[in-house]
Amino acid sequence: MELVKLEIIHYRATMKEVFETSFGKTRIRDTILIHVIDYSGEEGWGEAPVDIGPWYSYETVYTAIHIIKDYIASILAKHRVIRDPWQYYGLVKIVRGHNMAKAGVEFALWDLYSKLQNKPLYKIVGGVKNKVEAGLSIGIIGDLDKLIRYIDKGLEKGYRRIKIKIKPGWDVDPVKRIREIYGDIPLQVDANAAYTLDDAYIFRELDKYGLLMIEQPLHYDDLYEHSILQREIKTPICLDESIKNVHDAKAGYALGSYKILNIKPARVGGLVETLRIHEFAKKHNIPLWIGGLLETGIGRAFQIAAATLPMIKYPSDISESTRFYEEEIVEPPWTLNKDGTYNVPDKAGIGVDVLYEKIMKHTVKTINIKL
Ligand code: OSB
Ligand code: MG
Repeated sequence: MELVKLEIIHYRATMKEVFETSFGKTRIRDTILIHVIDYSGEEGWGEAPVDIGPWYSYETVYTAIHIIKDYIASILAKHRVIRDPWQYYGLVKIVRGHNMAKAGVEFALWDLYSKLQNKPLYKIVGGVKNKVEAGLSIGIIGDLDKLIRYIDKGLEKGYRRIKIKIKPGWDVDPVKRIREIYGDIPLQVDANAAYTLDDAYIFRELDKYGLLMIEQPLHYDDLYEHSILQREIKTPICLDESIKNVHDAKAGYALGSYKILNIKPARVGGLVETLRIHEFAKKHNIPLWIGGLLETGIGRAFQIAAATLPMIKYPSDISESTRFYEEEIVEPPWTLNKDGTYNVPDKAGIGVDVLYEKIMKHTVKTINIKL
C-alpha cells in the first residue's frame, strides 16, 4: 500500500432511540470515521468508535483526533509504503494505549489491503463462516412492560439472543420477568462495571436464572476481584472493558477471572490484536463473541469480519444498520436474515460501499492529511 491521503472525519448522528447503560445515556452519537487513499486510487474506510466523552473508555473524539493527527499520521507519512496491517501494528506500537484511535486507522488499512488483494476481508483474517449470528443488546429501559415490548420486537426480527444492560436497582427484576414470559431463551446481562464485590449477593441471585453469562460486573480495569466473584457463581463471567489486549486475556485466564470473552476489535486496538487474542483463546478453548459500540455501518463491517473467526461461539452484538441511525452510510445496509444471521459479503474489502455524500451531511469537521 502506498498511502497518499488520510482523512479524519468527526461524524455526528442523532440516534433514533436513546441507548442507556450504567455509565449514561447516548442520544447523539459522535464518532470518528477514517478514510485512506492509496496511490492506485483505491481507498479504505475505518471507524474509531469513540464517544464524545470518556465514559465507556478514556478515549474520546478529541483524543482520537489528536493521536491520529499528531502521531499516527506522522508515522504513516514517514513510511508511506505499508506492506500490510501487521506492519502497521508494529509501527504504531510506540503509542501506548489509545486503542480505538489505532484501530480506526488499522481498519481502514485492512479494507484497503483486502481490496488491493481482491479478497473479502473475512477471508484475509482467517474467517471460516459465511453467516454470523447476531444478538440484541438492550439498554436500561427502566419500565418492565416497555422492556417486554422491546424484546418482542427483537425476537420477531430474529435476533438469536437477548442481552439486557443492568445497574443497581435494575437487575434481578427484569431478569425474573423475562424468564417468566419467555422461558429459557438465550439471555445474558451486561453491567458495564456498575457493581462491587459488596454486591455479590445480587450475582448469587442472578445465578439462579440460567444466564448465558454476566458481562463485566465489576470495575472496568479489574481482573482480581472478578476472579473472586467467578469462584462464587456458576454463571460464566464474560469480560469486556477489562480486556484491552492479549496480556489482559492471559492474566485474566490465569487468575480465573472469566470463562468467556467479549472482543471488540476497536477496544483491543484492531484486528491484529483480535487475532492474537483469538489465537490464545483457541489454545485454551475459550469461547468468544464480538461486542459492539453503537457503530455505524462502517464499524459493523469489521465486527462481522471478526465474527467469522472459528472461536466465536456466541451471537455477537451487531445491530442492523437501521436500528440506531436514520441515515444509511453504507450500501447495502446491514440487514438481518429472518434467522438472526448476517450474510458475510464475498466482495473484496469490507464488502459494502461507503456513501461519502451521506457522511458529509452529518460531519462536524474533517481533517485532511497529505501523506
Ligand atoms: O458494553 O457492550 C457494551 C454500547 C456502548 C457501550 C458499551 C456497550 C454497548 C453495547 C452496544 O452493548 C451493542 C451494539 O453496538 O449494538
Ligand atoms: Mg459490554
